[in-house]
Amino acid sequence: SGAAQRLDVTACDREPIHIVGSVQPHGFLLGLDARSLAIVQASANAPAAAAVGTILDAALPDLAAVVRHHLAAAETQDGALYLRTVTLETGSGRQAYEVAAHRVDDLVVVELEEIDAAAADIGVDLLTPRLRAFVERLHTARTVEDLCRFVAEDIRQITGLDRALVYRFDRDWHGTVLAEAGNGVLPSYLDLRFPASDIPVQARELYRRNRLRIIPDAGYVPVPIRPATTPSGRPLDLSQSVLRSVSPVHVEYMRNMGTMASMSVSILVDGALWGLISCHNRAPKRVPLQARNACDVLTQIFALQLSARERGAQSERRLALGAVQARLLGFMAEEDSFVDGLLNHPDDVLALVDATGAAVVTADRCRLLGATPTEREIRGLYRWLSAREEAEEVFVSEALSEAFPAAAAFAGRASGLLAVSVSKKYASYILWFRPEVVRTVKWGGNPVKAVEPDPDGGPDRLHPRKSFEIWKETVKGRSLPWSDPEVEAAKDLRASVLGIVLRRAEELAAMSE
Ligand code: BLA
Repeated sequence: SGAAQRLDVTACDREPIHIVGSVQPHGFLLGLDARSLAIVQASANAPAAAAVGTILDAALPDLAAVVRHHLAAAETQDGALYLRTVTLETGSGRQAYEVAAHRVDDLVVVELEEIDAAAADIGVDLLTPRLRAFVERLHTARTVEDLCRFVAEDIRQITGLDRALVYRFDRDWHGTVLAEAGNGVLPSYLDLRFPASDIPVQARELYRRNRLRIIPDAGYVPVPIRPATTPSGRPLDLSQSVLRSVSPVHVEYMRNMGTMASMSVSILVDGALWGLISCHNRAPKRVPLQARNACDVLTQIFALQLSARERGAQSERRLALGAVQARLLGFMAEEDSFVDGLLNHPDDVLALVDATGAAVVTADRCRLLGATPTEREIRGLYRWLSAREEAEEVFVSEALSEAFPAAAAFAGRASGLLAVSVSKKYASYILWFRPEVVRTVKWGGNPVKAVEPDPDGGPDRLHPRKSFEIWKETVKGRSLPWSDPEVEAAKDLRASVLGIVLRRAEELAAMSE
């Protein structure tokens, strides 16, 4: 039921994923006092030498040198930082590691991931040619779809994972797979939609601040960090950690999807989470830190291109609508009444917001253009609009019958409504309509069953859906959405009308003096 579903989803949203107290076992973590480099916390899989209470210089001198160098160079820097590789004598022999370190309050958190000695020297040599080729390729992209496909292909190549998806969030935080690159091992998810509850709100917020995460083996056993709290008595904040153990609900989700390894990179546009690059492998697989960082840089370059293109398209649209707006302003100024100025130029009125019908409605008159509901239906809509408490200057909806159920009767002609009020006193509106566009949405599994209760009736444990088989939904009663430039054009027209009406009133007053 709806209520049960809401309850479950809030429980998902409340899971404190940044203070889980454990790491994944493909590396180890040390919490160090930033001044003395005393080890104050360690994951249970840390080398025996790195015991809590010892000073890092005594325990692992080569690592201490790296950390001191980092602290001197990046004292004020926030967030996870890739440092370099280090080879340590761990008792069971020499082992090469990639090191990441970041500050959390008075601590330095240092994380080490084992790598092959042969891979220990990969540095800028790997990154630079790749980035150069990628940037060159981006220039050849003609559409946003091209951009998305290119980044998916490159990230799949760098990581060697079976499948890479470009996943975009919509206004309700549901998401759609826009592009995909794969080797055929995993099924295609191209064009599929996934519900917002698959990535709950605190995870999205964390992914905005920390752009990359990896789960090399969904069958892992978490390794506890000991002691459980920092010297200040709080659990260690793992927000910027690269080894953080992830939510058990999500690990179950991955197993249900048939994917034992995943990596995802946040796509940020203007500081907001636009989407993710989500990668999977059927079998467990690791991606070195160096390669993950390359993916992050690549993704941020992609995001800049994306935002430049989206802005370009929007300003082109604004320019085109501005020309229509200027013509309408001229027509309205020429006529005795602004209404005539509009009615005599129906094509421009409709083009201003890309509508198929429009109406100018006052208390006693209703004039129609193009494909509209009937006059009687518009009267009903008019009464509803003028009775609204929050009588705003602009009302925008792409699913009118959700706000005004009587609109279901004329959904075919007007599922989309853009209304501007041109006089509060005399309740007058310009209305624009868009027809219903029936769509079939293909979901990756039934979104109504996205969260399942515990089969044993346990109260705390929630489960993700088991099946990701395509689930088709027919969406009715919706038009194509009104874009920002279109809504702005309608607002601008409103301002022009108010200006003209005001000037006329002043002229009349002057004449009667
Ligand atoms: C995390 N969910 C995630 C992540 C992704 C998804 C990408 C980030 C972790 C990762 O990179 O693997 C979801 N993966 C997807 C989606 C696609 C994909 C949508 O490939 C589509 C192509 N998940 C549930 C339910 C809950 C839930 C019901 O299905 C909650 C009860 C929670 N998902 C959940 C949590 C995280 C998560 C808590 C955060 C994991 C973490 O970082 O600790």
